[in-house]
Amino acid sequence: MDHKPTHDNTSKMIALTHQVSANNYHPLPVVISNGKGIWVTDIDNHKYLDCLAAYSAANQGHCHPKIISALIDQAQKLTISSRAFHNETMGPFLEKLCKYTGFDKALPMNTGAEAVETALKLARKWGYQNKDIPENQAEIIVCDGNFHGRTISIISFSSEKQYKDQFGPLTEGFKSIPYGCSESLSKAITPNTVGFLFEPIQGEGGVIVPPDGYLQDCLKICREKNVLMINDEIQTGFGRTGKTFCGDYEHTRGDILIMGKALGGGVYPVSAVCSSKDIMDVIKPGDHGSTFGGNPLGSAVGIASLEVLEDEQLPEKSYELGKHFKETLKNIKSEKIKEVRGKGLMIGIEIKQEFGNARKYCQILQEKGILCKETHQQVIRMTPPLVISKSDLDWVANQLEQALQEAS
Ligand code: IF1
Repeated sequence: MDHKPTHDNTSKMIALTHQVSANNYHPLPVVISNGKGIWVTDIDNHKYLDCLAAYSAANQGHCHPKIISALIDQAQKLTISSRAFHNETMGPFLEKLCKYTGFDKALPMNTGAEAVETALKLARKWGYQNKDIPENQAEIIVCDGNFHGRTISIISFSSEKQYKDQFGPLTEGFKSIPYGCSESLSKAITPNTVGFLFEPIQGEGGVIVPPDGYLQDCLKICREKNVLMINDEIQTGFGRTGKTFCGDYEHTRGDILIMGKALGGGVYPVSAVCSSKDIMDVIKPGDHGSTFGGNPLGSAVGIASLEVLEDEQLPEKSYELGKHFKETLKNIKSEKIKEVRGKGLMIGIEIKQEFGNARKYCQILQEKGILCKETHQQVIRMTPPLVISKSDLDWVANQLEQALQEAS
């Protein structure tokens, strides 16, 4: 299935977008107009297999019928109530989310970054109330290579120069340690440390998988030193890595669990923070919130998104298919591949520097009808919707093998 994606409609739309949009992304030259399941079609009617799934926001596949009908039904009833009043959908959504995660309470927000900010505020306030920390001295430990969002507080602890350059002054109270090394966590904790924020697999960092036991080691250290373990599962959650949450590989979802992306089924921004009652109850009325957080439309979509993950056993599928896919990729004989890594259907293929950067291969794959995205310079990120079939994954692997051979 060869594609020549450069056509008039595509070029015209890219030109218009370039004219009127902030230049804050460098997208591949493709203009998507429709999506269904794992497939998207561009405005010149070329079909692509979406191997990015909107950075894991579309784990359930594009426009999943059950999620779309939940969206439409609710949209014709009530879309927003604000939190000045109750609504009949948020309670059932948060009840389902608490059952799904195993936590007592949930605080609903919209984007991942808002949920991360919520978790940071929760951990700080918990610290002041439970660890007798002097005012404005609370510390949170993060990891080198992290990605937790784009707000000023979050980029303040990013290790990516571009994400923080010329956006200062930065927010204080964060310390960064090497990822994957629990000993450095132990050393970094002070009496003022309230939390440890990390990703169970670093997505943007290049699909970096920590050593086995890392999460349990960190949990033990956090327990010993009365520090909250804050798991950012915005990208790794909801079946992406072959378990309901990536932390399940080590039987821990932390003290505070941060979720987003696929919680909204790829159709509506829904994020949330879950925790125990005694931690969550440090938040009092008026402490925190947002206009759309917990709105009826997002809540209805959230319920349907979780139901699809359960009904279609998407975490289990991701586990089995991911194992097969990773093995198939590892069997590709190519001197250009440095490493194939990841868990479930969160896979990164690192290209050796001497063979060019990952974007080059993403561009060749685009011409072969596959959309994927590089992360940093050298890693091709493969995170297709979890509804993909084994045969489609084999086709992707085959196209990648050809792309590696063809690339000069
Ligand atoms: C962009 C990256 C992925 C996330 C984790 C929080 C957030 C994200 C682990 C914030 C968001 C998105 C943001 C988007 C591209 C994408 C991304 F490349 F930026 F890093 F997935 F790897 N925690 N990740 O991955 O959630 O506020 O975006 O809803 O900013 O370019 P958000």
